Amino acid sequence: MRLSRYFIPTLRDNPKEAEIVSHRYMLRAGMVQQTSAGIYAWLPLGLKVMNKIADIVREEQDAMGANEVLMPTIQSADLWKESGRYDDYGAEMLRIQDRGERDMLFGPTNEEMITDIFRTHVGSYKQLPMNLYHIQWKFRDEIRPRFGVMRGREFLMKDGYSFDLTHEDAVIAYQKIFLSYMRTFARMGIKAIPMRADTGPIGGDLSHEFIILADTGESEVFADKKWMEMDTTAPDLSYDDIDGLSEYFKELTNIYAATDEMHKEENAQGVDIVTARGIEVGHIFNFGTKYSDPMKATVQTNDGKQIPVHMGSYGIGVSRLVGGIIEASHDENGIIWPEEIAPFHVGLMNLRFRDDACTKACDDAYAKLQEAGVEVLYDDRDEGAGSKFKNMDLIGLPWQLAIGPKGLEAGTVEFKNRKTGEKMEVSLESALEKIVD
Ligand code: P5A
Repeated sequence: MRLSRYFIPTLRDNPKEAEIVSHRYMLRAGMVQQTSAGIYAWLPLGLKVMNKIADIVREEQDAMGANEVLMPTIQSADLWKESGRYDDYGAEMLRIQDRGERDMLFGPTNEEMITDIFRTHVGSYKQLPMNLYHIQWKFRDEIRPRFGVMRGREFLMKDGYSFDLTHEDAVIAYQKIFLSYMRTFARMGIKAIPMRADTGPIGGDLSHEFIILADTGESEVFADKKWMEMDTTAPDLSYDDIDGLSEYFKELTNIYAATDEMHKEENAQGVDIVTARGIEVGHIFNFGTKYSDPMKATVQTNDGKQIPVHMGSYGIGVSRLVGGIIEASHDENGIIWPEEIAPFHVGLMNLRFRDDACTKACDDAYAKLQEAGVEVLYDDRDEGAGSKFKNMDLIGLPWQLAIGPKGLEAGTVEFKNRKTGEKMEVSLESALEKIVD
């Protein structure tokens, strides 16, 4: 992509309204624009990152055997009256009426709707286990939307729902999700720590939050010091290996971590605890028959009985992750994207636009990178070198390739790793080779 053709409205100065670094950098890098309190338009660069995050989430959900669906954002209040949550949910729910004065709402979550879809189509234990998910916009009328996309009112969530015959089977589903979440977050280049958590308005008795550590995190966390040094890459384990799944789950949920002091006193005696702040990027719940019971979502067992299906729900904050990852990965000059979700892999800079030889070398490099399938953002504008370097650091692509007339004379280009800051003077050919590798 040529920067001259890319809609990326960067800002030179820090926007006043942004209290935390991710919000500042997202506005300055032209990734989003606020349209009302807690509601954002996603501009090309921000959307590209969010789509990459959603792709990883989708791939890992599919690998675990979940089926993707897409439910609407607007829901009928009737379903929520059946479950009892229409009254319970309170002011966070955006309630609307259609022209026939029917009560509708903009979905804050989809437990009721998925339970309705399930009961409409599934009636036998033979169709279980089942796991359905979608990636869809949610609305929660938060009292204090803040921190940009991290606590928005409209936000993108992956929400998945599992259906099982027994509590034991539902626990297996929960442990599969647990493993898939560890894989999902590791693939994004971040360390997410699972923590025992409260269930709030979703309900149930078994729940974990997945937290990334960052000074600006909204939740206070209490975690065993071990987590700090630990590599959280998930083991190479099959989703069919039930014993392995449960062992992995137990192993990780022993290492103590929780989001409230109460759990600390109960379970953390003798553990070396670190207090930190974190951002909740995922939250999973097992709530048994909380929805299937009142909504009569039953299945027939193999001896002919009708029993309510056991359920769980599993969320990932897809739009929140864009900000969360910046909180976890940046420096004073800008964003440092992990490779896997970087909007482009390389930033190519023409340091002297008015020098024909230089521009030709840049155009050639751009063509070669594109041919090799490398995602490249090419700063081909008639701007000074200093401002190009600054801008590229802000945008935070993993690699930078700067081509100027002096280097070209000596047969070299400057190749920089954004994360380490390491710079190399190498030939254009060897830089291209390294990138393509
Ligand atoms: C689980 C899936 C649920 O809603 N029902 C369906 C369950 N859980 S949750 O914890 O309330 O939300 C799941 C994840 O969504 C993100 N999130 C938000 N992101 C941005 N702005 C918000 N206001 C917001 N609220 C929740 C979080 O990442 C959370 O873990």
